[in-house]
Amino acid sequence: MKRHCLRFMPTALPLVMAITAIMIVRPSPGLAADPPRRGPSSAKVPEFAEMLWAIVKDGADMGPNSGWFHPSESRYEWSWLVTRFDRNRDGVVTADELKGSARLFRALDRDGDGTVTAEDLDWSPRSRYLQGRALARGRFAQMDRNGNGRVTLAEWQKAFEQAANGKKFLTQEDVAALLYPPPAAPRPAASRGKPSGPEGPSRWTLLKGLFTGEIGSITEGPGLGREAPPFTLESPDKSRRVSLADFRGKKPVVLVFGSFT
Ligand SMILES: [Ca+2]
Ligand SMILES: [Ca+2]
Repeated sequence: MKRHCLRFMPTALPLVMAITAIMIVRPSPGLAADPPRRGPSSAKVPEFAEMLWAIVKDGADMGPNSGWFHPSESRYEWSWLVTRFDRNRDGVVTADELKGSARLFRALDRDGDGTVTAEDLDWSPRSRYLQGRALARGRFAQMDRNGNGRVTLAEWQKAFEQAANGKKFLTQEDVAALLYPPPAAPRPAASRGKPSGPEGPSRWTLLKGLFTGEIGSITEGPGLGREAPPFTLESPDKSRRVSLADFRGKKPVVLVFGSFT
């Protein structure tokens, strides 16, 4: 069945895109009560349609927040916290107002400025804190030449020498260029969607992965606050089978899904 679908796919692509367009403009009555999705796409569209469109439009060039890759959803966001704990209504939550352990407060005060604010709980790509951390990760990866997760004095000196470009000192411009290198030139339009390197799959490879479930299930999962569907899975050593129903109503269950390589 899957092979049949894949052979059919190239000629059926216009039809699939037309169906996708209909799915995008038609509201989904079964999901009307879902909480609003965060991110640039506030309208609720089927995840499958989002992913199909992202593959067709950007191919392997899709980035964070493209397709069905959205920030995670939580019922315990800033609005939940500030409504309950900001007693003096000044828009920030202090340690006194939180009345929790110092360890808990430090965990919530992500930027360490002594108060918990909306920025501390913002995990979207708009977060200045996350943007700064991403920048630091990039610079660190450049300096950590052997990729062992540590920047040695020799690696630090190498970065200095490259930034100084023959000088014995760094200017303000050198430091700025070191921290904020110019963005890479955009790929030519003709090459978009084609492999960008050994790990850049083509559009057709991505479409094949979409329709065969290799890059994620085309069946949308339950939204925030919805009940998890029943399932039974084998344990990793295949010695037993585990059903969610065995735990329902008896104890809290944490389901963790992800791609582990
Ligand atoms: Ca306050
Ligand atoms: Ca803070």
